[in-house]
Amino acid sequence: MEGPIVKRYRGNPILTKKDVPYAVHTVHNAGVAKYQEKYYMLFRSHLDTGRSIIGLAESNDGYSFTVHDKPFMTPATEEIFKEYEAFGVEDPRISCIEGEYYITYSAYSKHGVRIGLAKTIDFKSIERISLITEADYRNVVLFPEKINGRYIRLDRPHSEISPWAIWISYSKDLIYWGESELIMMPVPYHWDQMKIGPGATPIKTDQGWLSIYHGVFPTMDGAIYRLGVALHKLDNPAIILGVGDSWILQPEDPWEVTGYVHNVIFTCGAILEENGTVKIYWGAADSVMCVGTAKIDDLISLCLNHNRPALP
Ligand code: M1P
Repeated sequence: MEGPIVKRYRGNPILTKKDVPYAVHTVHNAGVAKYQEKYYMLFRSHLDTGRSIIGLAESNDGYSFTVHDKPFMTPATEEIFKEYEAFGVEDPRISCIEGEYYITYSAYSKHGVRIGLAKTIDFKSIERISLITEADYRNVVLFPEKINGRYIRLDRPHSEISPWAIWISYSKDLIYWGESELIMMPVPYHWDQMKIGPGATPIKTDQGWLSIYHGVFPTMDGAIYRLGVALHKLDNPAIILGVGDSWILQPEDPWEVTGYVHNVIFTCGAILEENGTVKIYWGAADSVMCVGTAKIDDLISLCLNHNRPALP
C-alpha cells in the first residue's frame, strides 16, 4: 500500500452550513445510504439554540450533495418521543435491512441521551418506531441484516467506572434488546485509550463485518477523535477477529483541527462500492462533512495483520 490508507477527497469539505437552505451553524456526523442509485445523507446540524436537528442531502456520485429545502427530522412533537427528544436529535446512522432504511439516532433531553429507532422507505417521510435504549447511550448502529434470525446492534453505553466501550445486543423485533455483552474496550496508552464508539454501519465482506469506529485520546489540549477499524466474525459478530493497531484517519486538514469542537473526526456512514473502494464519510470538528476513500482489502488487512486485542 502506498500513501495513507484513507485518501481524502480533494474537494473537502463536501458539505457545510453554507449549502443548507435554512439557518444552521454546523453540518456533521452524517449517516449515508444508497437508494435507487443515489446517495442519501442524513446529517446533524446545530441550531442557534445549541440543539440539533437532522437534514437530508442527496447526490448522484457520493461527492456532490444537494440539501433538501426542509429538515428531515426535528424533535418530535408527539409523546413518547417528545419527552426524550426535547434537546435535539443527533448522529443518525442508516442501515438498510430487507429494503427498508432504519435510522438509529441520539435522542437528547433533560433525562440524558437515549437511542431512537426510525424508518424510511423512500427518504421522503419518516416513521418513528421506538426508543430502544434507556439513558445513557450514544453511537448505536444496526447490522444491515438479520444474523441467525436476529437483529444485532453495536452499543455504546456510558459508564461511571469504566472507559466507554463497545457492546453488542440482540433483538427478534428491533424493539426489545438483550443478551448484551462487552466486546471491545479502549486499550491503555493507545490512540483510543479514553473511549471508543461504534461509527459507520458495519460493512459485509467475505472475511467478516468491517466496522469503522471512533477512538479518543486525551491530551493537555483536549481530546482527539480518530477513526479505526475492527473485523467481526460473519456469523457471530460478538467475536472480533482483529482490531487495527493504528488509526486510519486523524484530524489534519484545517477544518478537521479547528471548528465547533476542535480535533474531531467522527463517522456515522460508509459505502462499499462494487470496485472494492469504501467511501468513508466523516464529520470534521463537529462543523462540516468530508469524504475519503480506502480499499476494503487494506482495511481488512490492518485488522488481520497489524492488530491489537479487542479486550485488554
Ligand atoms: O464532539 C465530539 C463528539 O462527541 C460525542 O461523541 P462521544 O459520545 O462518542 O464522545 C458526540 O456528541 C458526537 O456527536 C460528537 O461528534
